[in-house]
Amino acid sequence: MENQDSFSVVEEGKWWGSKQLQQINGFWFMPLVVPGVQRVLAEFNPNPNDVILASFPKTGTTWLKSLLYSIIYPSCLDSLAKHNPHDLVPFLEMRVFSEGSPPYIMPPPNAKTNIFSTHIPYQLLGKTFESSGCRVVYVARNPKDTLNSLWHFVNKWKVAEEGEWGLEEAVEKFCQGIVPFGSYYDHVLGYKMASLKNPNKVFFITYEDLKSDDTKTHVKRLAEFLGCPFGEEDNDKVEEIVRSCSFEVLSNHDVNKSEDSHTVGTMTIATKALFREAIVGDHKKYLNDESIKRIDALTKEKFHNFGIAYGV
Ligand code: PAP
Repeated sequence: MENQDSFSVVEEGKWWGSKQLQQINGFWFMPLVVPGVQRVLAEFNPNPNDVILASFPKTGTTWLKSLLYSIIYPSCLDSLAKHNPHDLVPFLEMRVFSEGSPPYIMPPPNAKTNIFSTHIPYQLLGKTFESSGCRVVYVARNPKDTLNSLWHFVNKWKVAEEGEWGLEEAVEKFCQGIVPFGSYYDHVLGYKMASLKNPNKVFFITYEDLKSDDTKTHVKRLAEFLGCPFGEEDNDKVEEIVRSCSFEVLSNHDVNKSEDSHTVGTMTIATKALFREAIVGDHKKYLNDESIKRIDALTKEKFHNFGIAYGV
């Protein structure tokens, strides 16, 4: 297990107006999340059976939480209609190891597998995963849609006295890597390299693949990786899972339409803000040509040669 001292805050930087982020081992975190991150790095000791969903913010975490939950606990599919996926699959750093955060739903009785999620980069948490043998699922999303989704989200949780997070400022900070849990590129690459090195333990999937016409095939691959494969006769079950976790169905449950606050540490936002458009390519409505060219060039530079589709 890592020593907490090797994960201390070394630098501060501004990302949105005067709002600060703090840097740990090259990655940026919101100050309110730092204690939780440090506790996860010092104390988290997963069981080999555990499954960890890892992601950069706004890349499909909520969707994957619902999918993992329904694949691993198939008899609890109706829980998705009663609880927000973030209450069923808690964040390690913002829930499980965050003091004062609200309780979450425990796994079903007799469950052999716990499911947790995290936005912490592999570069920081990889040793914990490797020493435990747990399985990790990573979801990645096109950088332009990720930034676009983050920009919309941040502007929804601004407190009244904060100015808007301007889109130009957001593009600048995203490209510099100074965004929560950033840089995006290092985050994706950390998990991508781990999945190439150890495909039986780290499963890398993209939001765009899942959104394709072939969602069922990807869900079946995911289930196989998780050790609960579907047989030929299970086609209806797979279809039911895909339907129950779809944006259309999930976002229409009362629990997910709520104006009530969803709390992450001391940060709160209406639960319904977790569901917006869910469209691949939505960034085209907001980003100008110059920003698109800038992000594309950076993406090519960072992802070229690593087998990540966004780099071409
Ligand atoms: P988080 O980091 O706050 O947990 P996350 O769930 O990773 O956010 O990403 C939110 C995005 O996933 C939103 O995308 P958008 O802003 O481009 O619309 C949200 O709409 C989308 N999303 C949420 N649930 C689903 C779902 N069931 N299927 C597809 N996309 C979804």
